[in-house]
Amino acid sequence: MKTIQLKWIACATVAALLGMSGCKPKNAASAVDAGAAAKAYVAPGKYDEFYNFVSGGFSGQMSVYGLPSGRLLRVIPVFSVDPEKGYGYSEETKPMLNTSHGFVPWDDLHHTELSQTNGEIDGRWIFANGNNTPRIARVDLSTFRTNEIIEIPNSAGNHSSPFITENTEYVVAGTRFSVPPDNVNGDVPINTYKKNFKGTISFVSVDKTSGSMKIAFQLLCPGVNFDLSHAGKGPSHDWFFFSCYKSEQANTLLEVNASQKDKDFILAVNWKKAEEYLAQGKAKKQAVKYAHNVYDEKTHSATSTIETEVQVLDVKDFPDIAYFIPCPKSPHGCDVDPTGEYIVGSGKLAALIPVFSYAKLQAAIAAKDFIGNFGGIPVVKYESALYGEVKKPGLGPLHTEFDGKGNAYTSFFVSSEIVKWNIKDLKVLDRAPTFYSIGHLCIPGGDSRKPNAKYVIAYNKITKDRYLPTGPELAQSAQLFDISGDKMQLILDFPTIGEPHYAQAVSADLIKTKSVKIFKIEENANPYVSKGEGETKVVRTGNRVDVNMTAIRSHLAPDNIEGVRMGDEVYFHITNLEQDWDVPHGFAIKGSVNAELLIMPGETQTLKWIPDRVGMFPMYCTDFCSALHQEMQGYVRVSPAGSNTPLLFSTGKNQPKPDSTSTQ
Ligand code: RUQ
Ligand code: CUA
Repeated sequence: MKTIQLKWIACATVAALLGMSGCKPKNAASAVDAGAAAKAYVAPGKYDEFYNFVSGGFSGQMSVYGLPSGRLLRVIPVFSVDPEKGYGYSEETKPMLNTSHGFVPWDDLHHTELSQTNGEIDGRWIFANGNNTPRIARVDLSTFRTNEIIEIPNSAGNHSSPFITENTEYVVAGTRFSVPPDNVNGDVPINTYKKNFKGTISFVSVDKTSGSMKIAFQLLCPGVNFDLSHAGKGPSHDWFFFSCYKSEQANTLLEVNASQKDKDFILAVNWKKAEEYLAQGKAKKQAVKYAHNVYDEKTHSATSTIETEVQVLDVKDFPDIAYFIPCPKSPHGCDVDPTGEYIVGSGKLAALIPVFSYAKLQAAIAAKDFIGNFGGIPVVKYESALYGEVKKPGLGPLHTEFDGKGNAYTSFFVSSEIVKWNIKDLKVLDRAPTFYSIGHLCIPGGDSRKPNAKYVIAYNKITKDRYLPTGPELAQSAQLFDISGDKMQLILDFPTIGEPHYAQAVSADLIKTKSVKIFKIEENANPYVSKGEGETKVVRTGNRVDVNMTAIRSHLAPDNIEGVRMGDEVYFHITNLEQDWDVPHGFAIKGSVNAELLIMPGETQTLKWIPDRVGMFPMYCTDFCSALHQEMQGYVRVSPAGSNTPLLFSTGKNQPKPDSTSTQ
């Protein structure tokens, strides 16, 4: 195997490019060693060892890669419409993107989090946060589809989300922007921030069996920005930790005004205590409006319900629910090690990494070792909760993942590297440059109780020279490192979709066997299903025309439709009759302003179409399904409004007639 040597660009150039000072680590010159290619190579036809679920940032999607190959396996639309799958275009999926603001077909997806049982990844669901119009989504890992989306009221910028407790009891949502609560008049001067703006944290419960989400309660907190969070584990099971910045409570020019203080906070929340108060009926009911959207696998369709109430606990009235721990300089990542004893806060502007001790925190709380309060919440003395500090680890620490062998891996944005350090003695063990400016990083199971520490993946913010240029915008870059030895070894770069933020990875064995192959046609409960060609029909109700249609290799039934008139709304309900793995059919009709549909075996999906002119409209299957796929087509005739063209539909019966212009 040939050794690939990377030419290292002069430090000064990179520093200029990245708008920062400071140099890259010296070992960058030999970033890729011999044998790297073999480690990332997965032979054609062979499966990868891990699934990697990567957030798509501003694309609103989640993408699924195989590791170690970096092959893109699937893009899952979550807070996005997707013409490839018809998500957000079919009548059945449109309700998934409904919110209290109406249809919002986009969001900014930052974090993915796999469900856990006893602190270990269980392979059932993966959650995602919508950052802009606050939402949490649940993707079912048997279908790789978004099955549920819940909107979060009293919130704006749902960033510290969707992190979960050890048994997926809760998925949390902490507001990035404090705002006046939804039930008060928000028409107030912006500079009344300190008085009128509040931060909320929502605890969304997840049903053990169905995965169904529900906002169990919200904690009303002082106006700060919640950034990231992680649940406790083992001894700290009952607790959740949230990083927060902007404790200056500034409302303008935050880059200066919210970087004044030497320390911001990590908020430690005892959610078990909050549950007790809730059970005692101490929460206040508050009128709000939020959408709760659920996709049903039996009807193959979604419903959206607007909910109108949440239960709110004001933390200042319940002094034992929450405590602030001072944390240096605008903390970002808030990560709990696999034992549940160590809480790592990463201050974006800090030159050290504080590691807090859960045991010491408890002792400090018991001893009331407080230095005051902030917004009515006790502030624990920094030194009393501190286990120790990692000194001079790098510049701009963001996020930490764990290997389960006593080591932590922290990403450094400014010095563009991953740093491995030991949790017990806080000594730096290794560092590897990333290209360039890493944000999040991920170890399979790296935020669970049981990491599977074969790889660490870097998700970088800046690509620069890593790939062939593609105009002003470059593909985003992820980088795979082998961490099975003492030293990190870079083995692969692979591009990602949108901007990757957090990601999760899990052994493929946990998921691949559960993956659904087909939907059973006899279980299809869509109200417009046709379970065979004999059930197909076209029905007019006023100006609504329902076409119950089937698709099977290689024809649509019916494929000749006449009697549609201008002013009609036509609904094509297409059932894919195939009961064979991996035989989707597609559906499109000329002039349709909607995307096509992709219908999987046994499924029914609906395309709404409003003809805009009189004439002949071809329709066809868009997915190459057989040798005669091109023949899988038909016509819809549209007549003028008020005409009396009879409603006719057929397959096979409507044969060509000889006519006067025929040359035969
Ligand atoms: S963020 S780069 Cu939106 Cu999770 Cu840290
Ligand atoms: Cu069905 Cu092509």
